[in-house]
Amino acid sequence: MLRSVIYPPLTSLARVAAFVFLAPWFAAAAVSSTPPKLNVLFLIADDLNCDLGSYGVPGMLTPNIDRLAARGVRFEHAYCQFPLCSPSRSSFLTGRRPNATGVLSNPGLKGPVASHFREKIPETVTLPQLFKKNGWFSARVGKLYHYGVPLDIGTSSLDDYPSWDQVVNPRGRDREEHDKIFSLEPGQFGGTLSWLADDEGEDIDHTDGVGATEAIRLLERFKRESRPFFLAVGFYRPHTPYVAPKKWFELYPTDKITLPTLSDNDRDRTPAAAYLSANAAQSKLTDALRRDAIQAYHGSTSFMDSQLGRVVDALDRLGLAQNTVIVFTSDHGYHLGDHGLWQKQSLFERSTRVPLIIAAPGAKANGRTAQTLVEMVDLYPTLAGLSGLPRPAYLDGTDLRPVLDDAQHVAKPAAFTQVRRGNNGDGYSVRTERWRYTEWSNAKGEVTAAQLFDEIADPAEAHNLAADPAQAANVKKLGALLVPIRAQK
Ligand SMILES: [Ca+2]
Repeated sequence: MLRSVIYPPLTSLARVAAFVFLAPWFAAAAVSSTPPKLNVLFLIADDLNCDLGSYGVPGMLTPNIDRLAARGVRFEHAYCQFPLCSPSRSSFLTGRRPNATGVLSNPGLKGPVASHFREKIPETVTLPQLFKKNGWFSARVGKLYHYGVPLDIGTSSLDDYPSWDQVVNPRGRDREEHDKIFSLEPGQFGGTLSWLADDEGEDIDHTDGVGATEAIRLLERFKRESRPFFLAVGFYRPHTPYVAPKKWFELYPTDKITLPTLSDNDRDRTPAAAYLSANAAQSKLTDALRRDAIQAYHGSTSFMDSQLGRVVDALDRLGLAQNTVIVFTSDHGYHLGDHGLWQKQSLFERSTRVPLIIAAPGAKANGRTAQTLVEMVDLYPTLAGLSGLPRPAYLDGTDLRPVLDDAQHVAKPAAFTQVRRGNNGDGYSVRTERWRYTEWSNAKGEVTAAQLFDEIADPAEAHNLAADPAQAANVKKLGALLVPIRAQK
């Protein structure tokens, strides 16, 4: 049975009418349509790494994201600022690095960290809020801010109400079938590996299908009412539990799945801090279960791709595309077995790197791939710039518009990602064109371990060069880049 929970209810004309009444700025915006305001369609997947056809991964079937890459600029080297849902989303949606938002964990973990960025920066203007304040209709469908998946599906979870004019919380059959889901830790579905090939439901009955339908309904309304819009659509897959209709799993036969190979450091788990994200239950994985997990993740990715395609097709069908910038990304990467890790919260390349596509109408580099390093905090100034909105002075990111017109443009020399290990200290990592350098510190802030990888010669990150005397000057130079990021308040 299809269930959706919408707040405020789309079906409630009274609620919608009251809403417009409460927003006189919006009525003014709707009648002054020259010059046309550039809309934003912000599409984000949850826990999606760069296993996509357009990112050159053989066998991946993601035709809709690939079509988006062909019509926009695809960023080969985009990095999140914190490889965990709430810290990453709080960062790029406020345009601030994690130490500035104070959100360094998901809610519920104890410690000197904020659950919500407004605890530390109450007056901040978020990216969607900036559009809202300037007369765009700001709407969210699904997961944008932190949202416990799957148990919070159908709720607003840890939302930021000042960001939105309207929110929609889809809830599909995947939320109703928990008893059928296989989990490495029975009864747990979010923080552990779990999956289900659903052999009964249709695509549109799953949460991402419901979300796509509601997003299309909103686009139709924006078209009908000539509303400039910032529409953010947060898909739930491929976050665990990897649940999708069975046909998507069948695209990835398990006998064709090759398991990652491990380096000596991976087997020994040195330095230990780099591997603390490993989940004890993952030691129960057999090779057969590893292949099943990869199949389920990739199948869920293709399912999500199909639902994303429905939304983009609707934008095209409604004639809105020529005045809408489309962004596609994920909140962080995901291991899926490499380095012996399966999920997120590491500072290896696979956890820090995200897919990013920006398709802006008329951008000269559309259809090209940009190799420059970029960060998710760059999204805020870029989208504000594209729509001609004055942006707050405190933003930490860089306006990427020059890259959208020239794919060779170098946006920045380094990208930063950090992680917190509860009471066990922090990790800070910098990626340059060639190197990834990571420092791990204990609870007192003393650096206890370091990693240096040559990402050109050793993309598998098998050889830690941090202690190599020949790299001493390089380590010193890269370490200096981390100092202001660590010191940011
Ligand atoms: Ca996530």
